[in-house]
Amino acid sequence: MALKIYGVARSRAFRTLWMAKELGLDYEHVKIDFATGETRTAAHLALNPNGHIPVIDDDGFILWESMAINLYLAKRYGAGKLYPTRLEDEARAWQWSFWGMTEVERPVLTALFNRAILPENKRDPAAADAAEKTLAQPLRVLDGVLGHSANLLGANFSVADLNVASILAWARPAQIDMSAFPKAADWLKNCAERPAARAARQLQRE
Ligand SMILES: N[C@@H](CCC(=O)N[C@@H](CS)C(=O)NCC(=O)O)C(=O)O
Repeated sequence: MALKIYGVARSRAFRTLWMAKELGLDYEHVKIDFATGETRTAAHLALNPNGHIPVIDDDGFILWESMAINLYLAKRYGAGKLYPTRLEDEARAWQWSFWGMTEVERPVLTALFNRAILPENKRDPAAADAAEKTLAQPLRVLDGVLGHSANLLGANFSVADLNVASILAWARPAQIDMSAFPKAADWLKNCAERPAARAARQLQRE
């Protein structure tokens, strides 16, 4: 098999698994787990010196960073479908992907850890509430854009939607109240209900 995806589905590798499923790719799933120290072995560090997942090996081409991986896979295997053909739309796919990582990921993860992941006696409810407040600004931006088009680059679902929605997939377990952002909430629900997203979530339960 030409493509290997490293990383358990309950990590950020979920994003890449979702992408692979959208593209209908044949891949080998190497279930490196962040919780067992497997990301820090010499073998894994040789693939990704950061010691993180996801990583892909696409026929010998090694790539890490979830957004970069998804942009690469979409361009290589989904050009004209999940990946836009116009340069301007391609740039907007990068814009949304960088935006998701820089404006959204940190606060949603802070809320998630302090409401769901950390042991109860280690949770900081004030930090979670502050993170949710921080998140309101990017959610307002998202809601505004989605008031004008069904998806981030226009009518069709693209890599931009997948990348941002895969970061915001944590909003629900983080108990983020999306009621003030109805367009963003509907869009997120539509993204999450796509068969490929469901299939990737199923991998989290295996
Ligand atoms: N910015 C990176 C972050 C990757 C990352 O931190 N992954 C976590 C799992 S979700 C990880 O590998 N943690 C294990 C470790 O750092 O040893 C990306 O988006 O790919």
